[in-house]
Amino acid sequence: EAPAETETEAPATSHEHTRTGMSKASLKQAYIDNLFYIQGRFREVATPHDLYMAAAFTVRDRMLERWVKSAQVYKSSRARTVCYLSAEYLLGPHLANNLVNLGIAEVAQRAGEELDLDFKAILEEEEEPGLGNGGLGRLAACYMDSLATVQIPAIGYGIRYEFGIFDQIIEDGWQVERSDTWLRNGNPWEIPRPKISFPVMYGGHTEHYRDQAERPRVRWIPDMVISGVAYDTPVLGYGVGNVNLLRLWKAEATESFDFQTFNVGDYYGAVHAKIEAETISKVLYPNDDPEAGKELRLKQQYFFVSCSIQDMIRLHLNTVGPLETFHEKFVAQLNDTHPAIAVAELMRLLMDDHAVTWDDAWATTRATFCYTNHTLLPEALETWSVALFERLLPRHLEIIYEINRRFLDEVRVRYLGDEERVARMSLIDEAGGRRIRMAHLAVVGSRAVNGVAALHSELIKTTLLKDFYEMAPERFHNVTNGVTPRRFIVVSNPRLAELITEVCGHDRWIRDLDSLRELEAHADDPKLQARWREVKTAAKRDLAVWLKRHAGVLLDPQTMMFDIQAKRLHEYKRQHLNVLHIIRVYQRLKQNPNLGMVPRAFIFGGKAAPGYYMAKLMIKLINAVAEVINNDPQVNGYIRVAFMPDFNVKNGQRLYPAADLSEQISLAGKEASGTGNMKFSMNGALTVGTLDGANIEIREEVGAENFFLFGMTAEEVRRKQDEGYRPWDYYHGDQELKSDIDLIASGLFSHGDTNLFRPLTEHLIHQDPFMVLADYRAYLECQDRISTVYDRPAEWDRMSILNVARMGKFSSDRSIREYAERIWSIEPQPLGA
Ligand code: CR1
Repeated sequence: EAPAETETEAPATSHEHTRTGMSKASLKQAYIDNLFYIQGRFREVATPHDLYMAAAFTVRDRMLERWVKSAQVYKSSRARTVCYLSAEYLLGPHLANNLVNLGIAEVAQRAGEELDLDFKAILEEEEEPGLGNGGLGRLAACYMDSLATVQIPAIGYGIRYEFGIFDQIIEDGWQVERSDTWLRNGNPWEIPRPKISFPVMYGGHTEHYRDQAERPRVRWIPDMVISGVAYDTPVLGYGVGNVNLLRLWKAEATESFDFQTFNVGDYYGAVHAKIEAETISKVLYPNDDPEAGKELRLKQQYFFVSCSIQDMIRLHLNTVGPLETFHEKFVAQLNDTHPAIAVAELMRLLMDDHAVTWDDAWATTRATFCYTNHTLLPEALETWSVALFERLLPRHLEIIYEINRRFLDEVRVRYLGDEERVARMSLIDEAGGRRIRMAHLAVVGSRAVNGVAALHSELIKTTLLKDFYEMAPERFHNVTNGVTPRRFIVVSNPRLAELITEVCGHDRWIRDLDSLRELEAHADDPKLQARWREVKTAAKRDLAVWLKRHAGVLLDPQTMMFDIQAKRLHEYKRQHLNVLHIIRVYQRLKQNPNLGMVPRAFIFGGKAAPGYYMAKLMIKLINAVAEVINNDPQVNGYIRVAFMPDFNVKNGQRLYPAADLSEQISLAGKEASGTGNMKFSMNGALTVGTLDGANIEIREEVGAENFFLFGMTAEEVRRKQDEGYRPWDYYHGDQELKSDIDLIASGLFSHGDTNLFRPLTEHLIHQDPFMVLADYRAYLECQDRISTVYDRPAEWDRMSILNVARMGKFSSDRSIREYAERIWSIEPQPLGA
């Protein structure tokens, strides 16, 4: 029997009963119990991992009752529910975040101290679920946090990849990928639900028949059936009782399928079928953009979409009832086109399984889905070959054809005789091999379409989806991205959080980020500025210690400006523009060793898609430049270069607090939004950036005078491209630029090898699709201004304080409220903590 604790005695229906009390004493007792009863360990023999698991279970226990209660209230109130469909969730470590959201971070730390535990080491022990590539997956995770915090009933649906994004190590300056084995030691945050499982079919053919009521019907005879099993992770809001559900699907062989094979004695066949089924949720594709034609990826997409839609239908039939009201119970947000097949899947299930007519099914489908576009880059726009679809999803192909036939008839009636427009808008791209345009399917099947920052949403309307916008302008929206201040300030930067709370006199800002405005009044206060700087320096010191250990680079947090670019490696993000600036500073210092300059640490982090050669070469270049500079005693007191290996959520949390300068230097018109830009600025970094994505809105909010702007506008970029951009002219027209590129080509950074970086330098000089050379001069001039301001601490600190004070808009709570009001028409369901 559990020991009675007088201080927490309460009825067993409350959170405060003996097992899940929030007091320090309860936490200590629960921790020891969990260590013993779950891990089977005494303190004396417990491994660091045992110690972590006991902490995780202690925290999870405290979320479960809130979870059950939320489910009950949502069910009985028949609350409208958002289903977020996303192939990626880049969650980051759970433990620290859940402690904060439960409001027990401090008491837990004290309990840990009294148990003589190394609290930091326990937090470090957690292996993060890296079930995403970058911004898109992390956005989904921020939105899950905010949905719960603003108390919107929600289910996040996705894939429980056995291997998430690869771990990156750096060998000889090159990226090497290691498989991520996050599940190796078990995952205490998930609860398997073997009873919640659905069949998913592939291949085969369809049969058209008439049912008993003589209605024309279709049945799909697949040649492969697997099942998807639910794994649930609770997502608790900050300071509220609402717990939402993240339901990830794992692929397994269907039992009956298995047994059938066994019965005929085909043991190997049965095992093979099992392996083939499990392959589907085995690994996350490590690319930002889809690799053309990867059959397994289409299988993955259909797998999680089918399970999710079947689950939604089950929930609806269990709670509300008739399928005519499905779209009143649920709204489903498509996170990019990865889940766009959902449009055809809901149609199929309604018609084939539930005998709904086409017109009714279509009305329900179109009222259910909304689509968020996350990119305009042509290579990232998904299409699938008709042939592949026919082989894998024959029934869906029929449905897509019928959707297209009806849709194009509408277009024809609306725009008489404009067959070019019909071809442009078709769900099928007829040029070359016939391909299905997933973005068109998503648009036609949705009631709302949105971009992720103001400029991006404009560009969607005027370029990518112009024809669709003209036909139905009222369906196009903007919802600018946001990030959660819980993880990205409170958890990552506790010193800053504490200082803000002290200055504001409350911690309400954590869920009302607009109230950071109260800091404005203190921006010129030298006492606050001094403390602000201390907080920044302390974070820089932490990062320096980490980088010394993990990258072997020594940085001086006291004297150096920390200038950081952390994001996926991609040419459009222009890490090479940053490198050209570093080389320029290096050359200046070599020419004039007495040049009084602001010392800088140039820090990079980011993964490259394993098949993206140029991105990997950029990593090698950064490390090659680092090697030369860091070992050159003439300059290394002024500049150093560090590449942080394995940039992920956990490591990001080390970077954001430590940045003085945030590099957001993509070519205007290419970065849909960016979200790292927000995380840096929220932590007091100033931004050097182009007018791209959410940079534009960040600058609007913090004030032009507190933002370092450079470079061409999206409009200027377009004009220059139309005129015919010639990087060659820039190369020859700018002595310094030429000399910087030539220095790379000279072999200085490659031990004399003049071939190593040639693909990069030649590409810049001759193609330069992202106009690095055109923005080079403006970037350098801007960087010089930055150095000048950094030399005036009072001015810099004031700007830094104002950046934080004016970041309210970029809380994902604001984004979610906008989705709720403008797109989902959904009301909060408040539950007390
Ligand atoms: C965009 O490139 C944006 C995130 C989240 C990315 C980035 O600018 O911040 O989405 N797009 O909206 C993407 O991954 C597949 O597309």
